[in-house]
Amino acid sequence: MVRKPTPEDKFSFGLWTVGWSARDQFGDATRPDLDPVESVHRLAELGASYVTFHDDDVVPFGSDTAERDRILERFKKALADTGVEVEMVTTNTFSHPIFKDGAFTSNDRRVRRYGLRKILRNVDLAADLGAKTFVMWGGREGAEYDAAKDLFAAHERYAEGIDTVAAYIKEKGYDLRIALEPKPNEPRGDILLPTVGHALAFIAELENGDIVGLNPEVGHEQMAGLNYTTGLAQALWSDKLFHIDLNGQRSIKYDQDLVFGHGDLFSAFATVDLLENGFPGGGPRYEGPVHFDYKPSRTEDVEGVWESAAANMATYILLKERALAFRADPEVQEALEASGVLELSQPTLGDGETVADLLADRSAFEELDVDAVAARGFHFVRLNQLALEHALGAR
Ligand code: ASC
Ligand code: MN
Ligand code: MN
Ligand code: MN
Repeated sequence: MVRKPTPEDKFSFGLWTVGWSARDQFGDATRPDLDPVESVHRLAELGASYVTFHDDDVVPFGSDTAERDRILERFKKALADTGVEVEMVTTNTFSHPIFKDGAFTSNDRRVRRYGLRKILRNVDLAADLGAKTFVMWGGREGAEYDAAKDLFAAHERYAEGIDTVAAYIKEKGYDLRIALEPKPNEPRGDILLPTVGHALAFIAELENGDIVGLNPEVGHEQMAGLNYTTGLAQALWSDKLFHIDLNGQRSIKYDQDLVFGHGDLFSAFATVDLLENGFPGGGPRYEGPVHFDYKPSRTEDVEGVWESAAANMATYILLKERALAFRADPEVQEALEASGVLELSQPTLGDGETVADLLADRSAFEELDVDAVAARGFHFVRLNQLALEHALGAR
């Protein structure tokens, strides 16, 4: 690793990432299962400050209470021994066959009630471990066939489920917020809340939406052909960017979960620029953990698992260095000025100006030399080339 993480980097990993044994649609596992306790130790050595997990990553599905308590005690010891903290917990409502038609939106009411119980039990664990975020990725909440789902009822049940969990968090007084994770498809043909935008609109309809925000994942937005940084920006603008899942994806195809930066690298540069530098004209910042949700490729052995975990962090730090240099360069500041980027923070109406004032302002319309204004060149290409040269370390 050319760059070593520090606690200020706030790096965080899902235990399911390094723990993936690489079983896929077409082939068997290529690696042994990892002991979560060992993963906590290895990630700590590599410089991660936090881990996150699905209930089933740590406590196998179906374990009885005594077994669950024993496993959790051993897990808590690993946390205490390493100083690694749990910042986020999430629930697996996608692996067991009971969830094949979803959890909150399964057509079978018994499944919906069971899913709700599984999640509420995990909320208690999240609070007990001091997690601040409770992620909900509804991977099976969807369908392959349009006739298979009453889509109005599905949104009603999804909202009922999230609102019930949020109400429970409030009732218990837990210092926990829910973060929904959009994804357009896979494993279902179509998944509900497919993008950041859909999820934001959904949250606005909830009773307890004040403690519900987003956990956008790089690859999931890119699978929909969308710009991840733009999604983060709108979530920030809405005060809803509660958490992030960083990884890599190369264009619209299956969910690749590559190492961060190993997909669209220049887009990753823009993401780190936003996370580390904020908006050029100021605005809300993301202050949470830098969480990686990737998968060590199936071709890797166990040693390669740890190499890939380190690669996420090293790449982030390299991009951070480059993004800081980009913004600090006087030539970039001048180029931002020339491109009007800083001008956009100025309100379109003047201080105290009314619509009537605008309508009366002949200089804004009747007398505006439209052709002269249209002739302005924005020089965005020059600005982008400066960004690219900084991203490549050429400046
Ligand atoms: C999650 C999450 C995902 C999925 C995936 C499971 O909790 O954030 O993207 O589960 O990683 O393989
Ligand atoms: Mn993914
Ligand atoms: Mn994810
Ligand atoms: Mn994922």
